[in-house]
Amino acid sequence: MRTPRRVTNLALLVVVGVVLLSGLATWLVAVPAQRGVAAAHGAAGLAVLVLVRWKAPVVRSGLRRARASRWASVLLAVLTVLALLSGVLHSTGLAVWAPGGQRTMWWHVATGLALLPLLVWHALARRQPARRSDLDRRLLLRAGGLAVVAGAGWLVLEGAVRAAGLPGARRRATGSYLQALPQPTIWLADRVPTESDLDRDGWRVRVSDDGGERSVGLDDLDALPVTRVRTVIDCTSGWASEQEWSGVALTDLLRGTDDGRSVVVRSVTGYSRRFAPDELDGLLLATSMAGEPLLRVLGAPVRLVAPGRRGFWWVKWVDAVEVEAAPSWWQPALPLR
Ligand code: HEM
Ligand SMILES: Nc1nc2c(c(=O)[nH]1)N[C@H]1C(S)=C(S)[C@@H](COP(=O)(O)O)O[C@H]1N2
Ligand SMILES: [Mo]
Repeated sequence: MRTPRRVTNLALLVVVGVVLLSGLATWLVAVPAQRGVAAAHGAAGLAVLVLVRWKAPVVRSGLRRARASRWASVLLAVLTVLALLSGVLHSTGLAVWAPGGQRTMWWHVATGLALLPLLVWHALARRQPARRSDLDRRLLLRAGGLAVVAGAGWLVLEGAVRAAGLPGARRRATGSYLQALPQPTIWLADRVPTESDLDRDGWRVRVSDDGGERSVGLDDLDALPVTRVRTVIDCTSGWASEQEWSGVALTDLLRGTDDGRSVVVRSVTGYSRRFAPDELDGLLLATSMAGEPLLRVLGAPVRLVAPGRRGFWWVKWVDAVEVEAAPSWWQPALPLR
């Protein structure tokens, strides 16, 4: 039984959609759910590979037509191959670093996201609507078969990584690799403040809560109870590091949050993250790591430590903590700077 080409094309579109959504989901779901999401993502990624065999004839006949726009489709294919390759290189640990000094995971995400606009264009420009008759029992069997083969492929790959003792066997549920020290990391286009921008001695944190508004200096922070926490920072770019941080618990700093529906932690750079009042337990305004004052690149003089949350929640160079009326979901799911 031949698979109609339009069915192959549609299957590939759906599968790549699942791959992109599950990839993003690994950044958004809470840490306990990571394992399952990352596994689903890996399996869906391998399903793309399986579909190549059916897509190949479609590609060949497409390339025989000398459309100028075929180069955009070729670029889409190249980016997809690079995303697949970098995903497998990262997850197996065969190459955690890529040429050029970036992590393989960085290239994985970069190629994965870059292909999205091309994919949307490709699907619209080469649209081939499915027919009602395509939606039959055979389609269900094929979809089930693909899921089984992809799942089995993922299990075999994971098993091989473990059996061969590849570094990938030691990665965390998020896919990240533990390393001795955190890596200074900027989310997108934020900037590390210069030493003179920081003015450590004159550093103030603007605090606004049920007790009104006040300005808290570093010695005021020192006067509050010290909290120490040993926890892991896990960046979406594929590294993680376990450290002991110490500083002041947000709940020890704030005098009530009943006047608002969220608490914003802001950086002097403009970067910020918003939390629900019932999520404040465990959040720490840290002033030191591993017994030493924070380094500038790692958020000195004050940075947020957010155990169990991905690195992008760990706001560096904190200069304000404010209870606000806006609900906690009133922010982009991922920072925009
Ligand atoms: C079409 C685009 C993409 C393809 C084909 C793809 C494919 C893959 C593959 C094959 C793996 C290895 C799976 C494994 O063996 O566990 C992987 C890992 C991973 N991908 Fe993607 N991916 C894509 C886009 C993305 C995007 C956009 C993100 C994030 C926004 C992402 C995040 C991840 C993460 C975190 C891992 C590591 C999971 C682990 O180590 O268990 N991927 N990807
Ligand atoms: N102000 C600010 N805080 C930030 C970032 C940023 O770009 N600007 N990057 C975040 C990201 S993505 C991570 S992983 C951690 C990295 O912390 P580190 O530089 O101490 O390793 O800081 C977070 N806090
Ligand atoms: Mo990060």
